[in-house]
Amino acid sequence: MISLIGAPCDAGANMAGAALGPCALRRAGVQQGLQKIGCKVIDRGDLKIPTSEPHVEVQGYRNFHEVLAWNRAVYAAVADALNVGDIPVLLGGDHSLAMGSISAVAANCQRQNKELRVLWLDAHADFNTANTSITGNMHGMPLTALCGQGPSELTELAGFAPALRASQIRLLGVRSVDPEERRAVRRAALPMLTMRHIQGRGIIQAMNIALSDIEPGTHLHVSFDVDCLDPLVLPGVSTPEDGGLQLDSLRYCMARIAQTGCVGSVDLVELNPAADPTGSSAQRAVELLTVLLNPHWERHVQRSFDWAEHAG
Ligand code: 6HN
Ligand code: MN
Ligand code: MN
Ligand code: MN
Repeated sequence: MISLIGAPCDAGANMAGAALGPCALRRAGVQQGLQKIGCKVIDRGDLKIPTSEPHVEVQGYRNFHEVLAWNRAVYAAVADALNVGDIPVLLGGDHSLAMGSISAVAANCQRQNKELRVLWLDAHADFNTANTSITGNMHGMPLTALCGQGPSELTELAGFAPALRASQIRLLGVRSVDPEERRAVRRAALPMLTMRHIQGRGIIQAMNIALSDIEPGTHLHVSFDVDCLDPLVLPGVSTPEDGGLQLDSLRYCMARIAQTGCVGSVDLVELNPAADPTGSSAQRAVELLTVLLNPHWERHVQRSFDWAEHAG
């Protein structure tokens, strides 16, 4: 069973609007779309947080209390879904929420003695701390917190820290890394397939590398920041970066990930309907999610394979 969990939060972002994500994804038919391809889906509705100290900066972390409250709520909801054996799909909301979702996944994997891998599809590396960030926005910081850097309220959501080692992460589609963040990425040896890598090797090779060491039984968490797509394809994001993935390429990535049979949890984040004059972004995001979670991935993969071989 797939558990849809809405988290209308944009406290981690640079502008308002990502909080409209869950509503837009539902209107675009996320539940029906998944049911149509044969998934069982339960929509657990939107999370709420107690209103407490909004817009306070704590040691360089903007809206710290709100982001923390959202992540505690996300942690609990994702943990509940995993406990009953569901595949939680977090409908964001901004990408700071991945601290809560992935901490819950990490705790669950530790209990079940399962290997965990995180595929992070993103235009950005999201590897800032308050010290390296130019903006102070916490959607640019989830991976550092998960790797144990930052305030203990965030790094210890899982009950232990770090929730993740850098070697468990694969970033894909990156093309915007802040100067100090780049140093941190290098220091941590964060595995990253940038757009330059993807353009150089081709998408087939890139996915071969990204998925090379995933063994059967691994729990694969896919953190899908929709700004990994080119803004011409999906304009509805808060931090657009030119030179992103085309629709066919990302469909191929999603089909390859589905083919592992290991997808155990998903974040669908950073959709900002307020930044989308076309209104098509939510539908695109839903369509890609249905490729990722398609129980009949063989057909999709074959079609995408045909495309990828032609595209080189
Ligand atoms: N996202 N590196 C920039 C920052 O403000 O730290 C952008 C982060 C974007 C985060 O899109 O999830
Ligand atoms: Mn607010
Ligand atoms: Mn992101
Ligand atoms: Mn991003």
